[in-house]
Amino acid sequence: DDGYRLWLKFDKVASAARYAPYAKSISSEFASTPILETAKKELTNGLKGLTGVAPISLTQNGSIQLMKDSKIPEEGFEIQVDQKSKISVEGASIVGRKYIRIIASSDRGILYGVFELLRMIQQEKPLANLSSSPKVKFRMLNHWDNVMGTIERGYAGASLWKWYELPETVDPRYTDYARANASIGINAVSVNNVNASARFMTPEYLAKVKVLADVFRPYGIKLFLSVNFASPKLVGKLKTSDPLDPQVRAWWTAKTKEIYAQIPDFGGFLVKANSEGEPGPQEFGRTHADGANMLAEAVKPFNGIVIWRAFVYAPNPNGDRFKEAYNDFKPLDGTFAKNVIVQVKNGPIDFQPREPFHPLFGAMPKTPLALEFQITQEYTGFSTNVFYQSILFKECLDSDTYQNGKGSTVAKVIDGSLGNEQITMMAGVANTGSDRNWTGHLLSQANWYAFGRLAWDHTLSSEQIADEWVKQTLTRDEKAAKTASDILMKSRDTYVKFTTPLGLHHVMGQSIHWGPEPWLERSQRPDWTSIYYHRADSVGLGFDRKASGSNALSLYHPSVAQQWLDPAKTDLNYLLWFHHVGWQEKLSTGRTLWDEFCYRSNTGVQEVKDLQKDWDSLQGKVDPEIFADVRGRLAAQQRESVLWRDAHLLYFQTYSKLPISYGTPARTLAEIKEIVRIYQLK
Ligand code: BDP
Repeated sequence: DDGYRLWLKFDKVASAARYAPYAKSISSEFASTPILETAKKELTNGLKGLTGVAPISLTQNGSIQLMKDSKIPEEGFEIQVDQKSKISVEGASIVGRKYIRIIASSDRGILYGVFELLRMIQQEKPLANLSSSPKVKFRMLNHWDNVMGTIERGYAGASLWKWYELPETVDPRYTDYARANASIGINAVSVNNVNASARFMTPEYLAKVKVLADVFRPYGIKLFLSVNFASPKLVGKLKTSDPLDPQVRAWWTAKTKEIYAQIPDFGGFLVKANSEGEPGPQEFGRTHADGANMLAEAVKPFNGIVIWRAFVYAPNPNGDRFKEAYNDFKPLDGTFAKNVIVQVKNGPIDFQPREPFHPLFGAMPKTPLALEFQITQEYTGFSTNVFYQSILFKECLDSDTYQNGKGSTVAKVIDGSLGNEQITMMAGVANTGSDRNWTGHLLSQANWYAFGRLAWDHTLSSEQIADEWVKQTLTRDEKAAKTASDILMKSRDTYVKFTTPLGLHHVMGQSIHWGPEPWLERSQRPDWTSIYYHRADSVGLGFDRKASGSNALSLYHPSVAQQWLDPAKTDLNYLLWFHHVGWQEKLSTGRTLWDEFCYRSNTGVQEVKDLQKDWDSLQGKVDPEIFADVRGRLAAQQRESVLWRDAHLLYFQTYSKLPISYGTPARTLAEIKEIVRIYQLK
């Protein structure tokens, strides 16, 4: 198995006989639409694969009945399993009487209900009644794919989109991609990098993009484009891109019309502006709201939306990057047009292996906020490390902002239940690429899966999602499945231990973001170095963000800040995010900071060895090709974990001047620095 089929294998299950009576026929109350036809096709193929019985179409009373009920929430569904025939008389006498109803108000709900039913069967679960509807309206993947076919921060090969072949040649893989998304409820996709090429605004590229939109549509997926804010200048040859300039506004209005003429259900624009060198309204003395509202006006007649990213931070040697986005956006709360949503990364810095939640989530009550996660593993081990993102996602979603008192979790901010927003969204930076198994590391498929499942329903647990994914993808052997799920569940903590223990952050290599470079002192910007963040000196380690330091803690509600104010009471996982702690200071574990740092770094390395052993125990229980591939990647992770540990222990020892209490570095600091230097050569 090369992993291509993801969690959608639909091979015949051992207990197929249990489900076969339901697989006889399909009837539907719905008028035919492209999405309904997709649902029927998936149901037919899925049932045929899973049970061995190929359903026929009936006009009514099928053993599976697709039914309409306008009371069911948009995109939601109900599954009703005929209970009577469950008390069953054996075998033949009940054949034909069993039925399942999938009920929805629209064809989309039916599509998601179909995938839910197939999910149950593939896991060989007892068929049960259930109802489900998505918690957020836009469940979106952001691709950081470039015109040249590369992917910014992509670790699974080249882009899926073959721009040079489009629009004439349509790779069937686009359909497989759309299917995988639909199966986990993803209904929106932006196809190009947020560091956007203006070429996407040309007729040539719009014709290519249109083809993708046509492929995605029958799977219920809306297409969005990232736009370069300077497009009026770059493509339209105007003198300016000032959002208040009438010609600029007219240009966007006309361009938007042109897009909708090709893609009538186009979703809208995703914008990274005035960030990391990207153009934006601030160049013209305008605000982010001025920029967003201009685009919002252009897409409004077509019901389009604008997703405006809050990932902005001006280089400020004496400042704290933690506060930059907050300072820019908080004053703009309530000034964005109705069809704008501001997209905020989960944490205030940048997709670190562990971050406190972004303070903006508790600070913009009058603006719909989208939550942006990074599924691709830029800071979490590329495609050589197992890192189950669901744990990180949940940690953020479950964080309490106290915006409207206790219980105002990030999840409730973004699903609109606190503010009744019309537009709600969760976005994930995609981890897919042209690798045969889509995600490079096979276990990273679980991150794509988990993102979709949590965007649909953030109350699901990471354990449940892991169990679902494992049983559909790797094995249904209970013991083996438990081992595989445990590997996922442990993976995040293990990675944090050897890369960023105790709340250390942003200490990775300047260009190799999976490897260590805590000694990085100089870069184009101070806030791209490591020393900016770890602040090691002869006294101790960590960034003081209390009033005595940058005071970033004051951006949170007092009840949130409270938990991180006193170093003695701060969860050790966040300690160095908020405090500069003395090397010899005793922590709650009984060890000093230095010893705890050595201990965690070294434990991380040990734990990778345990993950290797756990995986080895799956030999013969999972497909041999998959087994070998993951085994190799775990071995690479082992090697990398040693490099991280040694780099950290030896480098920070030059400040602590204390003996290394746990772990024996395999190399000198000079040797490690040389390895990292060579890694980063062009
Ligand atoms: C950073 C990445 C950079 C992205 C940026 C972003 O290193 O490649 O362009 O995020 O989110 O993490 O815009």
